[in-house]
Amino acid sequence: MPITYVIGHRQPDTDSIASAIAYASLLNQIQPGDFMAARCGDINKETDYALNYSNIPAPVLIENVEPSVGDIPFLYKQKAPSHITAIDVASLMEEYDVRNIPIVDDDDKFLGLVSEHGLARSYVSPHASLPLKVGPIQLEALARILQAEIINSSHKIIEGNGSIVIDALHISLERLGNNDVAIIGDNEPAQIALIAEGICALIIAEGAHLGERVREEAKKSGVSLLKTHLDAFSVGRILHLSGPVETIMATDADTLHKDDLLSTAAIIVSNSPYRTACVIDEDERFVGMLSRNSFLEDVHKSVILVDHNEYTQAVEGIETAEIVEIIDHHRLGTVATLLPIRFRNEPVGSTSTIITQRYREEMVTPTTDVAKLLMAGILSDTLVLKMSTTTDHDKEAVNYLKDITGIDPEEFGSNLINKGMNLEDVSFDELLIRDLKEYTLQNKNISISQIMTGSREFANENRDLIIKSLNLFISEKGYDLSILLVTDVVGQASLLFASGDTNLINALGYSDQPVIMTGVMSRKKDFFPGFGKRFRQIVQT
Ligand SMILES: [Mn+2]
Repeated sequence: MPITYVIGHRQPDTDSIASAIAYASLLNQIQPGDFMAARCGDINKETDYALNYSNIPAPVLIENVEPSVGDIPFLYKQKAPSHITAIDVASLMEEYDVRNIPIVDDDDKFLGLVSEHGLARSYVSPHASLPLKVGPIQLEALARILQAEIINSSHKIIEGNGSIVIDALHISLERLGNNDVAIIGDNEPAQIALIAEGICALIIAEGAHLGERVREEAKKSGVSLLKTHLDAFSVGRILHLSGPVETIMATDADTLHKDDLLSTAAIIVSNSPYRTACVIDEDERFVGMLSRNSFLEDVHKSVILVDHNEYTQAVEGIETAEIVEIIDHHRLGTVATLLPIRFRNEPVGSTSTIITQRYREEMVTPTTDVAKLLMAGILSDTLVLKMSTTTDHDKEAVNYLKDITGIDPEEFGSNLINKGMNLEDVSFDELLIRDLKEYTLQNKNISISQIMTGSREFANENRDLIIKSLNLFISEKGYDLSILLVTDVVGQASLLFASGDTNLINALGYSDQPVIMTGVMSRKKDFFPGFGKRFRQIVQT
C-alpha cells in the first residue's frame, strides 16, 4: 500500500514534529493505510530534547514530495543470474517478452544489462569476423543449449575457438588446437582426422550418422563428442552466445534509486540507448527495472499537512503532491487542492492540542511516549500555557496528557523552553532568522523575528550587539523595516529592537531600544494587530 506522509512545516518546531508523529500513529491504528511521520527540516534543540524525553526517534527527513522512482507502482522484476550463459539470457528475454534483462550476482547486486541492443551488437560488431569463441561453458550446458546428446565426455569445461568444418578440412586441421571445437556433418574420414588432431570437442550437426569407430577414437583420444539435430549454422550461432553473460552484458546502463525524482528518471530513461534504467537500493541490490511505459501513469505522493496550511511553509514539491488532509491552528493560508479534503483548523494554541482531541474522539489512548511528545508540542507552542493564544482546550489537553504520563507540565515545560532557547552557541545572525516572519504592509516589506528567552538579561546584556546585528541584517536583506522581539517567557514581556528608516523608527516610538512591551508574548496575537494598525496610520500609500 502506498505511504501517506504526515508532515509539518519547514524549519520544524516541536508542535509540528509532535503532531506529525502522533497523528501518523493514530491513523495507523484507526484506518487502513500506511501513514508515516515525516519532516522537511532539521530537528531543533528543543524538539531533540522532547524526542529524547519521549523515547521516540525523529521522523524521516523528506526534502521534496515531488513524485520519485519509489512512487511508481509497477517495476519490471525480471532478472537473470550472472553465472548463466549469454544464450540462456537471450532465451529468458524471449520467454519474459522483454527487451532488456538485468544481470545480478548471488547477492542480487546489479551487475549490468543484457539488451536486444547488446545482443544485436554482438553479431554485427567488427569483432564478429574474429574466430568463433566457445565458452567457457560446462559440457553439459553446452549439450543442453545445442539440444545435443553427449556421446563422449572427456572435458568438464569447454573453452576455445569454434570452426565449422565444411570442405576445407586441411585448413581447419591446421587452425584447430587442442582447446578448440569443430562442427561437422557425416564425413567420417574428416571426423576421424579431427579427432586424431587432438581437438577438444567435436560436434556432429544435422543428426548425422556417427559410426562406432568414431566413438571409439574419440574416447581413446579424449575428445568430447556431441551430436545434435541442429544444422551447422545454428550450432555456430548458438556457440557464439555460449560464453558467460558478461560477454554481452552492458555495464554502462543507468541506475536509479527510489528517492530519485520521477522527472529526472524520465529524462534518463528516454536518453538511454537501452530505453530503460534499473532501480537499485543503497546496497546496490536490484529492485526493479523501468521502461518508458513506467511514466505513463499519473504518479504522486500522498501527504497530510499538520501545523501549516500554506505553500510557502510546506515541503518542496507540495504542488505535485496529493494533499489528503490538513490539520492546523494558524490562519488560513494558500493551499489549494484538486479534490475535497478533510480540513480541520481550530483557533487553539497548538496543533498537538487538536491531535490530542482526535485521539479522544477516536477513543484511542496515546502511548505514554506519544502522550509525552504531544504534551511537549502543546507546552512549546503555548510557552507552558502562558501565551495569550492559549485556550481552555489546550489546558484541558495538557491535563488529559498529564494523567497518562504522570508528568508535571510546569517543570517539563520550563525544561523544554530552556533547552529550546539555545542562545549561547548560536550567532545573532542565526537568531534573527530562526523564527522570522515576513509581512507586506502599505507596500513595505517588514520582517519580524522573535527570540524566546527565560529572562530579560539576555536582551539587556547583548543590547549593542543585537542593534549592530539588526542593522547589518536589514542592509543585507533589503527589508524596509526589521523588528526583533526578544520575549521573556517567564516575565511575560517582550523587548523590542528595530532597524529601518530613522523617521519611521521615531514615528513608531522605537527610538529608545529595547522598547519594553509588557504582556506581549505572541507576535501574532499580542504584537502584530496593534503594530499593523499604527504602521498603516504612519505610512500612507
Ligand atoms: Mn503549531
